[in-house]
Amino acid sequence: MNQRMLLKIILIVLLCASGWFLVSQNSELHTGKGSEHKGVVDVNSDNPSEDFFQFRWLADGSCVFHALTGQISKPFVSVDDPTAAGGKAIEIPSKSGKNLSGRVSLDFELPAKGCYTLWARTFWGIDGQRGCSNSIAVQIDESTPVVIQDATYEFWHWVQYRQRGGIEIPAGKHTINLINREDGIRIDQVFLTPWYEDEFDRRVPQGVE
Ligand SMILES: [Ca+2]
Repeated sequence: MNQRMLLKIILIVLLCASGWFLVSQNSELHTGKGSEHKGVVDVNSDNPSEDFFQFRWLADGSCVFHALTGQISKPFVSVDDPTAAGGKAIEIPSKSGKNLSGRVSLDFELPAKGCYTLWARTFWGIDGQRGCSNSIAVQIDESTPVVIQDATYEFWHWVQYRQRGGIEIPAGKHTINLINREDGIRIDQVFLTPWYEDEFDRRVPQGVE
Protein backbone atom coordinates (compact mmCIF):
# COMPACT_ATOMS: atom_id res chain seq x y z
CA MET A 1 0.00 0.00 0.00
CA ASN A 2 1.50 3.30 -0.98
CA GLN A 3 1.36 6.46 1.12
CA ARG A 4 -1.32 8.13 -1.00
CA MET A 5 -3.65 5.11 -0.63
CA LEU A 6 -3.10 5.12 3.14
CA LEU A 7 -3.96 8.83 3.32
CA LYS A 8 -7.18 8.22 1.33
CA ILE A 9 -8.25 5.46 3.72
CA ILE A 10 -7.56 7.66 6.77
CA LEU A 11 -9.56 10.48 5.18
CA ILE A 12 -12.54 8.20 4.46
CA VAL A 13 -12.53 6.85 8.03
CA LEU A 14 -12.43 10.40 9.44
CA LEU A 15 -15.30 11.53 7.18
CA CYS A 16 -17.45 8.55 8.22
CA ALA A 17 -16.73 9.16 11.92
CA SER A 18 -17.58 12.87 11.76
CA GLY A 19 -20.75 12.11 9.76
CA TRP A 20 -21.84 9.60 12.37
CA PHE A 21 -21.06 12.11 15.12
CA LEU A 22 -23.13 14.87 13.48
CA VAL A 23 -26.09 12.55 12.87
CA SER A 24 -26.06 11.31 16.48
CA GLN A 25 -25.82 14.86 17.86
CA ASN A 26 -28.66 16.00 15.64
CA SER A 27 -31.02 13.18 16.55
CA GLU A 28 -30.29 13.79 20.24
CA LEU A 29 -31.17 17.46 19.88
CA HIS A 30 -34.38 16.92 17.97
CA THR A 31 -35.80 13.96 19.81
CA GLY A 32 -34.80 15.25 23.24
CA LYS A 33 -34.97 12.24 25.50
CA GLY A 34 -38.22 10.90 24.06
CA SER A 35 -41.41 10.99 26.06
CA GLU A 36 -40.12 9.01 29.03
CA HIS A 37 -40.46 10.59 32.45
CA LYS A 38 -37.18 11.69 33.97
CA GLY A 39 -36.46 12.61 37.53
CA VAL A 40 -39.94 11.59 38.70
CA VAL A 41 -40.48 12.64 42.31
CA ASP A 42 -43.49 11.81 44.43
CA VAL A 43 -43.79 14.88 46.63
CA ASN A 44 -47.18 14.01 48.04
CA SER A 45 -47.38 10.38 49.10
CA ASP A 46 -50.94 10.83 50.43
CA ASN A 47 -52.16 11.78 47.01
CA PRO A 48 -49.72 10.46 44.44
CA SER A 49 -50.19 12.05 41.06
CA GLU A 50 -48.41 11.58 37.78
CA ASP A 51 -48.36 15.37 37.46
CA PHE A 52 -45.55 15.50 39.99
CA PHE A 53 -42.15 15.18 38.46
CA GLN A 54 -39.04 17.24 38.86
CA PHE A 55 -38.71 17.59 35.13
CA ARG A 56 -39.91 15.64 32.12
CA TRP A 57 -38.60 15.72 28.57
CA LEU A 58 -41.17 15.76 25.79
CA ALA A 59 -40.64 14.25 22.35
CA ASP A 60 -40.07 17.67 20.72
CA GLY A 61 -37.15 18.48 23.03
CA SER A 62 -39.20 20.60 25.45
CA CYS A 63 -38.78 20.12 29.18
CA VAL A 64 -41.57 20.66 31.73
CA PHE A 65 -41.01 21.20 35.47
CA HIS A 66 -43.45 21.26 38.36
CA ALA A 67 -42.42 24.30 40.42
CA LEU A 68 -43.27 22.49 43.64
CA THR A 69 -40.42 20.02 43.20
CA GLY A 70 -37.78 22.76 43.34
CA GLN A 71 -35.82 23.87 46.40
CA ILE A 72 -38.25 26.31 47.98
CA SER A 73 -37.28 29.12 50.35
CA LYS A 74 -39.60 31.57 52.11
CA PRO A 75 -41.74 33.48 51.46
CA PHE A 76 -42.53 30.88 48.76
CA VAL A 77 -44.79 28.14 50.14
CA SER A 78 -46.56 25.17 48.60
CA VAL A 79 -50.35 25.28 48.48
CA ASP A 80 -53.22 23.02 47.48
CA ASP A 81 -55.04 24.38 44.46
CA PRO A 82 -57.46 22.13 42.59
CA THR A 83 -57.06 24.32 39.49
CA ALA A 84 -53.25 23.88 39.40
CA ALA A 85 -51.21 21.09 37.80
CA GLY A 86 -51.61 18.03 40.03
CA GLY A 87 -53.68 20.11 42.48
CA LYS A 88 -50.60 21.92 43.84
CA ALA A 89 -48.76 25.16 43.24
CA ILE A 90 -46.16 27.39 44.84
CA GLU A 91 -47.35 30.71 46.18
CA ILE A 92 -45.99 33.97 47.53
CA PRO A 93 -48.70 34.69 50.08
CA SER A 94 -50.35 38.06 50.24
CA LYS A 95 -48.55 40.64 52.43
CA SER A 96 -45.29 38.68 52.52
CA GLY A 97 -43.56 41.52 50.68
CA LYS A 98 -40.73 41.79 48.16
CA ASN A 99 -38.22 39.62 49.98
CA LEU A 100 -35.67 39.07 47.24
CA SER A 101 -33.97 36.20 49.03
CA GLY A 102 -37.06 34.07 48.47
CA ARG A 103 -36.68 31.69 45.59
CA VAL A 104 -37.56 28.36 44.02
CA SER A 105 -34.61 26.55 42.41
CA LEU A 106 -35.21 23.94 39.73
CA ASP A 107 -32.22 21.82 38.76
CA PHE A 108 -31.92 20.03 35.45
CA GLU A 109 -29.34 18.69 33.05
CA LEU A 110 -29.10 19.29 29.32
CA PRO A 111 -27.71 16.46 27.17
CA ALA A 112 -26.52 18.89 24.50
CA LYS A 113 -26.24 22.65 24.20
CA GLY A 114 -29.25 24.38 22.74
CA CYS A 115 -31.22 27.57 22.30
CA TYR A 116 -34.44 27.76 24.30
CA THR A 117 -37.47 29.80 25.25
CA LEU A 118 -38.76 29.66 28.82
CA TRP A 119 -42.36 30.00 30.05
CA ALA A 120 -43.96 29.97 33.50
CA ARG A 121 -47.58 29.03 34.18
CA THR A 122 -48.83 31.71 36.51
CA PHE A 123 -51.85 32.84 38.46
CA TRP A 124 -51.54 36.55 39.26
CA GLY A 125 -53.55 38.42 41.86
CA ILE A 126 -54.61 35.92 44.52
CA ASP A 127 -54.86 38.96 46.83
CA GLY A 128 -56.99 41.11 44.53
CA GLN A 129 -54.04 43.53 44.12
CA ARG A 130 -53.78 42.92 40.37
CA GLY A 131 -50.94 45.20 39.19
CA CYS A 132 -49.10 44.71 42.50
CA SER A 133 -49.24 40.93 42.10
CA ASN A 134 -48.40 40.16 38.48
CA SER A 135 -44.70 39.45 38.11
CA ILE A 136 -41.82 37.25 39.09
CA ALA A 137 -38.11 37.30 38.25
CA VAL A 138 -36.55 34.29 36.52
CA GLN A 139 -32.84 33.58 36.53
CA ILE A 140 -31.00 30.84 34.67
CA ASP A 141 -27.83 29.87 36.53
CA GLU A 142 -25.99 33.11 37.39
CA SER A 143 -27.50 35.24 34.62
CA THR A 144 -29.19 38.59 35.30
CA PRO A 145 -32.77 37.88 36.43
CA VAL A 146 -35.46 38.67 33.84
CA VAL A 147 -38.91 39.84 34.92
CA ILE A 148 -41.86 37.99 33.53
CA GLN A 149 -45.10 39.90 33.77
CA ASP A 150 -48.41 40.53 32.09
CA ALA A 151 -51.89 41.79 32.90
CA THR A 152 -54.05 38.65 32.91
CA TYR A 153 -55.41 38.22 36.43
CA GLU A 154 -57.07 35.45 38.42
CA PHE A 155 -56.64 32.92 35.65
CA TRP A 156 -53.96 30.28 35.04
CA HIS A 157 -51.95 31.17 31.94
CA TRP A 158 -48.46 30.94 30.50
CA VAL A 159 -46.14 33.95 30.48
CA GLN A 160 -42.94 34.02 28.47
CA TYR A 161 -39.41 34.96 29.54
CA ARG A 162 -38.56 37.59 26.94
CA GLN A 163 -35.22 37.43 25.25
CA ARG A 164 -34.26 38.22 21.70
CA GLY A 165 -33.03 35.17 19.86
CA GLY A 166 -33.72 32.70 22.62
CA ILE A 167 -31.61 31.62 25.57
CA GLU A 168 -28.34 29.82 24.79
CA ILE A 169 -27.80 27.06 27.35
CA PRO A 170 -24.67 24.90 27.28
CA ALA A 171 -24.76 21.13 27.89
CA GLY A 172 -24.58 20.06 31.52
CA LYS A 173 -26.19 20.89 34.85
CA HIS A 174 -28.24 24.06 35.27
CA THR A 175 -30.63 25.76 37.66
CA ILE A 176 -33.70 27.87 36.94
CA ASN A 177 -34.42 30.23 39.84
CA LEU A 178 -37.85 31.80 40.37
CA ILE A 179 -37.21 34.89 42.48
CA ASN A 180 -39.75 36.76 44.60
CA ARG A 181 -40.71 40.15 43.24
CA GLU A 182 -44.32 40.64 44.27
CA ASP A 183 -46.61 38.81 46.65
CA GLY A 184 -50.04 37.43 45.86
CA ILE A 185 -48.98 35.11 43.03
CA ARG A 186 -48.93 31.39 42.23
CA ILE A 187 -46.91 29.29 39.78
CA ASP A 188 -47.32 25.61 39.05
CA GLN A 189 -45.23 24.72 35.97
CA VAL A 190 -42.17 25.97 34.10
CA PHE A 191 -41.63 25.09 30.45
CA LEU A 192 -38.36 25.14 28.54
CA THR A 193 -38.77 24.66 24.80
CA PRO A 194 -36.39 24.83 21.81
CA TRP A 195 -36.13 28.24 20.16
CA TYR A 196 -36.31 28.38 16.36
CA GLU A 197 -35.65 31.28 14.01
CA ASP A 198 -39.17 30.93 12.61
CA GLU A 199 -41.59 31.75 15.41
CA PHE A 200 -44.18 29.37 13.95
CA ASP A 201 -41.81 26.49 14.70
CA ARG A 202 -41.61 27.45 18.39
CA ARG A 203 -43.92 25.59 20.72
CA VAL A 204 -46.31 27.61 22.85
CA PRO A 205 -47.40 25.71 25.98
CA GLN A 206 -51.15 25.23 26.43
CA GLY A 207 -52.96 24.46 29.67
CA VAL A 208 -51.24 22.01 32.04
CA GLU A 209 -48.28 20.49 30.19
CA1 LIG B 1 -49.25 41.85 45.99
